[in-house]
Amino acid sequence: MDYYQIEEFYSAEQILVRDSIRGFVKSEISPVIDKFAQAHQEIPDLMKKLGAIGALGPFIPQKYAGAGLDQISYGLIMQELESGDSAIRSAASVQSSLVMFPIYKFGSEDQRQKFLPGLASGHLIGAFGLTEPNHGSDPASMETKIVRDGNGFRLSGAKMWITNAPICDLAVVWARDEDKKIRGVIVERSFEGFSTPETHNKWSLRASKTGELVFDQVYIPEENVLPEVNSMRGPLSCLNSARYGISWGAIGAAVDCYETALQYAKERKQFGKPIASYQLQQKKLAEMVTEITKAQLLSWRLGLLKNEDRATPAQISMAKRNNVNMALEVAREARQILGAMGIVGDYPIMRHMMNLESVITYEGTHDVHLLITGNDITGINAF
Ligand code: TGC
Ligand code: FAD
Repeated sequence: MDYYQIEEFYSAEQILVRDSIRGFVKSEISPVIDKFAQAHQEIPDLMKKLGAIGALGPFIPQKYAGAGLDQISYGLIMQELESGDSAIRSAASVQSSLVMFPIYKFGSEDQRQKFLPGLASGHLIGAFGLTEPNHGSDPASMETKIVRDGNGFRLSGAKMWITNAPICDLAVVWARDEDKKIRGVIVERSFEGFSTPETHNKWSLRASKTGELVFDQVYIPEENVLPEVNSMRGPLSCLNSARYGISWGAIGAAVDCYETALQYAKERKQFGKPIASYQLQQKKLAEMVTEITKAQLLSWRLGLLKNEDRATPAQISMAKRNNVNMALEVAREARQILGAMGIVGDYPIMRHMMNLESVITYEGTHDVHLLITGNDITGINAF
C-alpha cells in the first residue's frame, strides 16, 4: 500500500531491510499468530528470532552488536512487525528503544559491553519500568525509590503494566533518589527481592506477556546504576524513540486491515454484486487509503528529521497520536466490511483492533499527546 510512491524516497538498504522483515513476518508470524494470541501465549523463542533478523537495536552501533541502521530503517522494521501483530512490534520496540537505547545512551562502557550484545541477539530479554500503580500519565510523581546502602543502593516500590516483565532477564527501572533526582537502574533477574507477577485476562496484546516489577528492598550495586542520567529527561527521551517506532508500527497494522478488507470486498457478493461495488463500502476503503497515506508521509518526514537529530518530542507525539488513532479507525471500519467474518480469527482485523486499544493508551495516551501538542503551540501546560 504505497499510494503516493513514497518508496521512491527509500534507499536500496532501507528497501532491503523492509523486505527481509516482511518475509520474516509472512513465514514466521502470520501463519501462527492467531493460535498464540487466542491461547494468550507468546511465540516461542520470539526474541531470539527477532535478534537473528536484526530487529533488536537496529539503530545501535555495530560496535555494540546493533545493526547500525538509520531511523527510517528502524521505522520500516516496526511497520512490518506490527503488520504481523502489535505484540511482535512491542517486543522489538521495548527491547530496542526502552532497554538498549538507555543503556547505550546513559550507560557506562562496562554496562554497554555487558548487556547490549545479549539484548541484540535476544538471548537476554529486557523490560522498562516507568508506570506505577498510582502514576501512569504522570510518571514524574513516581514513588519507587532508591536509597544509598554502602557501595550500592536499596530499591523499593513497584511498577505496573510492564511489557515482558514476567519473562525478562533484566529491567531498566526509573526511581527517585534521596536528592529527589530520577535515576535509572538495571535490575537483574537474579537480584534478591525482585519479582515479576504476570497480569492475566487481557483482551489485548494477547501474544505478549505483561506484568508487574516488584522491588522488596532490592540491593542494586553501583555498577548497575546508569551514570549519565538524573532527571525525567532520561526516561522521556527513551519514550521519544519508542513513540516514533509506534507511529510506523501503527501503519503496518492499518495496512494489514485495509488490504484484508479490500480483498474481501471485491470477493464477497451481496444482492448479486461484489460489496466493493457499493458506494458506502468504497467510501470506507477510500478514506482508509487516504488516512494511511497521510500517516505514511508523516512518519517518513519524521524519520528524516530524526536522522538529522531534529525531531522534537512534540512532533513525535503528533505522529504517535495521529497514526495510532488512524489505525484504530481503519481497523473498526475494516471489521465492518467483513460483516460477521470480521469477528473471527481467520482474519487479522479483530486482533489488530483489540491490540490497538492498548497501543492508543501506552507510550502516552491519546489525550496526553494532544495536551503535548497544545502545550507546544500555546506555551500553556494544560496537564
Ligand atoms: P515536564 O515538566 O513537561 O518535563 C520534565 C522534564 O522532561 C523534559 N521532557 C522531555 N525530554 C525528552 N523527551 C520528552 N518527550 C520530554 N518531555 C518532557 C522537559 O523538558 C523537562 O526537562 P527539564 O530539564 O526542564 O526538567 O514533565 P511533566 O511531569 O509535566 O510530564 C510531561 C508528560 C505528561 C508529557 C510526560 O510525563 C508524559 O509523556 N506522560 C506519559 C507517560 C508515558 O508515556 N508513559 C509511557 C510508559 S512506557 C510504555 O508505555 C511502554 S509500552 C511499550 C510497548 O509494549 O510497546
Ligand atoms: P491514567 O494516567 O490513569 O489515565 C487515565 C485516563 O485519564 C486516560 O484517558 C488519560 O488520557 C486521562 N488523563 C490523565 N491525565 C490527564 C490530564 N492531565 N488531562 C486530561 N486527561 C488525563 N508502562 C511502562 O512503564 N512500561 C511498559 O513496558 C508498559 N507496557 C504496557 C503494556 C500494556 C499492554 C499497557 C496497556 C500499558 C503499558 N504500560 C507500560 C503503561 C502505559 O504507559 C500506561 O498505561 C499509560 O501511560 C497510561 O497510564 P494509566 O493507564 O495509569 O492511565
